[in-house]
Amino acid sequence: MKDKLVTYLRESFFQPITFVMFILFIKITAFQVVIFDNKSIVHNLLVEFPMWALLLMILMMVFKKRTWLAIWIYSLILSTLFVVVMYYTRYFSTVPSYYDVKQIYQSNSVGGTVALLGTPYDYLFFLDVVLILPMVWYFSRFSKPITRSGAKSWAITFSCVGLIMTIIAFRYPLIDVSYFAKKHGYIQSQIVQVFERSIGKAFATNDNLTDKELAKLKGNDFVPFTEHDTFGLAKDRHVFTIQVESLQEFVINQKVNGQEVTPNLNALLKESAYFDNVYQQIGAGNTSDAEWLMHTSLYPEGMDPTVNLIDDSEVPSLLRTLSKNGYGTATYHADDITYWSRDKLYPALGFDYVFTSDEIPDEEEIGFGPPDEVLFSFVESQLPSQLSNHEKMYSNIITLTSHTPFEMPDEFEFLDLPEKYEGTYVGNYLQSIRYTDEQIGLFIEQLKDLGIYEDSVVLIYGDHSGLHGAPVTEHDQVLLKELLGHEYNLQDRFLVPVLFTVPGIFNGESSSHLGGQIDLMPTLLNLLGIEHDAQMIGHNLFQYKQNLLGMRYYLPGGSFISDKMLYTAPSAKLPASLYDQKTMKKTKNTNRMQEKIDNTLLIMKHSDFIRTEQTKE
Ligand code: GP9
Ligand code: MN
Repeated sequence: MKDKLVTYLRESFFQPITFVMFILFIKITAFQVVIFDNKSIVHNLLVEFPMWALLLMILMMVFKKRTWLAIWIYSLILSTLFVVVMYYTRYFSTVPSYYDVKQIYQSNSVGGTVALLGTPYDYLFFLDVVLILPMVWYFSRFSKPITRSGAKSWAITFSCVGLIMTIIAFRYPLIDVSYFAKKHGYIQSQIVQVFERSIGKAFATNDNLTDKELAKLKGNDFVPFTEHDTFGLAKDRHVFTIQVESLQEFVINQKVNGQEVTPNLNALLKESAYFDNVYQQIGAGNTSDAEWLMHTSLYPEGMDPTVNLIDDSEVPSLLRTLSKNGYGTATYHADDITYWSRDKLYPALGFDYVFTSDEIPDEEEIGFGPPDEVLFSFVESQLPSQLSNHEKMYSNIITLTSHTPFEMPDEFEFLDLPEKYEGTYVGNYLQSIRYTDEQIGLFIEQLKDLGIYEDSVVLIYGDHSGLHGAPVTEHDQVLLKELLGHEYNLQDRFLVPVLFTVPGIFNGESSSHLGGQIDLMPTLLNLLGIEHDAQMIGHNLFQYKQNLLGMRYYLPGGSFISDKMLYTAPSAKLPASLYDQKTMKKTKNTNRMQEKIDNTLLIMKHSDFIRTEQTKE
């Protein structure tokens, strides 16, 4: 009897395949704990593990003669994948998806920052590859082939459980990829996305929101665009939009060691209308998504850079509307045109002149491009000929120097910072912003020298935060707390400054109307007194007091910002949180919260539908 039991156990369990599966299970569990803080063994066993195990079984069946090699390579790929996902999540606070593979060539977007994201423990994910699997192979090399040691029954079990779990996953809405992946499995989250981005998209429906309905969903009474008080205030002026890399709101009027961080922008405020409560709304396309928001007033796709979804279409953009109204349009960015697929984005938006690293001199470089002073001098050099060809010019200038990791050569460090800032992420950030601020100041002087400043609108705003994710150390947090007088919070992170400098018209007005980057285009067009011929999702910030904003990728899907609340939907690691939008203190006042969530999702879905229609070939 005892012998029979031992034989039975040996034949059923003490097989190499059991060890391989056990090692895989431990690895998947470690992945779940690190990425999703998910410690439930049952959940891992039923939801996450079967699909990964099934993939391995399939590989083993395909490579029948080289089974152990297949197991080893699969483990190596998995270890690499998990470490990449870990790094990605640490920086972007969301898990990557299959289509992010296309962005690998753009990994210098976080460039020198990658080194700041890892710890030596991360490499424990390779322990099975270098040690455990070779050992299991060594001790079992004389037993019968692994594929004939109960592998079939494992394969059948995993197929059944995996299939059931995938069917269950399809029954839930995918609002946030990370949250979905935690609840329904990482592989399942990818399968559902493949489906939604292909077949699902084709059947997308629209609720056809009118401008009036949009205004109502945001809590406003609709007023026709031409009847706003600001309509045409800056009619026929040249326009310079300066999209500043990583510029956050908290640096404006901020002093460090007795020095202003942005003396030039602060001085400019005197001839500007300043909005200090505007949120970034970019998705995975970072800088390029900010360009998209500025020129379409539509939401970015979110999980995928919007540039990846525009194909060869011609979008009814700000540029096309300005062209119809007598403007020449130019864009300047000192990076390679293929970065963020701007070779597709710019024709889709319809600029007359495009200047990138092919035209802008790059003898000198900081980070991944020439310093901003070279960019601004180049703009200045182009203006005279453009102004002789066009009565009015729209110039879109995208700075680059203040990009993570913000390391500046000594001669470009204009701030005298105390010792404790030395070599810190925050210290470097402030130095790089101070540098770009100086270049903006000089550029304004150049506009004055050219005699066009008084006839211009200069719109300055930040593209997205610079200080976020793992590179911000505890010491950086202490420095920020000292600087801001409170813990660095989500609002500090997400607010971008917005200055509409209109000399002779504005004299230092400031407004705390809630806004998003989606509102920049309608606000600008209203000042210029020009109507757009497609629907804009944003609105004129001068006109409307209430707002309702969505943000994808950097906040979990289903999050929203309203005048009173900032709601972060549950994510893979954190539960839902609700803050008072004015004080950023946590609040329990959930009054009309669900309605706001629903309205935000409705507005974003409507925006996506417009984008999909406009970008259909
Ligand atoms: C790339 C530059 C920086 O061309 O605009 O992009 P980011 O990494 O900020 O998205
Ligand atoms: Mn950027």
